[in-house]
Amino acid sequence: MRIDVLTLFPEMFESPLSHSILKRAKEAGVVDIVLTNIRDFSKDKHKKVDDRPYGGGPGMVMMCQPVFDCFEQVEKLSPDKSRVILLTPQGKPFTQKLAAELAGEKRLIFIAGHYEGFDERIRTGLNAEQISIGDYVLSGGELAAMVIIDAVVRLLPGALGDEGSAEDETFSEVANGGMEYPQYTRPETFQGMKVPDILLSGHHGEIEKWRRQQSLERTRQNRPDLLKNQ
Ligand code: 6GU
Repeated sequence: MRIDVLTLFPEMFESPLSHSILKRAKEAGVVDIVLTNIRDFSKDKHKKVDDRPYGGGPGMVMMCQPVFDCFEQVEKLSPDKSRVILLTPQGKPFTQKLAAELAGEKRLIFIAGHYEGFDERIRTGLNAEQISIGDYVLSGGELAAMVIIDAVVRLLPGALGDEGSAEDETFSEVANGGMEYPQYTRPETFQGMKVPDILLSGHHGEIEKWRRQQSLERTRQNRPDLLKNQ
């Protein structure tokens, strides 16, 4: 997969992309992530990328020109058809299901904005879909882009060392769309807290049953909304 990110702050991506799974996936050739600075495309003499909104109101709006010119150059760096994603709190909610869908694409282009928002013609003119990572407001789309990239890349074949580990987890089909069951590792007792006996019993059927109950109970406690759709 190829991922392009158009941003005013490419440096923000350096640390997340150089650790753990994202780093490994890049090194293994599973994903190629290319950052491009929108400001480099501003034709303004002060490299301006935002302006005041028509009709008045607070804040600044990302201008069309630098984004369109940046997009035009980036798009032609690869022949693959791309899905264009605008990060905004008005977008459709990002979910594990959408992550899996995006993981099936050959190419993604993310456009991260700052300021109060984008000139609407960026969305319409570039045929971009809007995605939000939750019901709260971030000061820019960069952190949201990183969240989405992380969730998508770890689903790509070869990104995780242990191929099974993306299947059992929270929100997956194995977890029945709910929370994952509690996990324990050595030692058996830590500061007086014991690992549940059932996990040491060797009764695989019973262990599976216990895990299903725990999953369900956790989902009921923390995310009852997920059970209503079943
Ligand atoms: Cl994608 N962008 C911004 N600025 N805020 C958000 C968001 C995105 N998703 C949730 N809040």
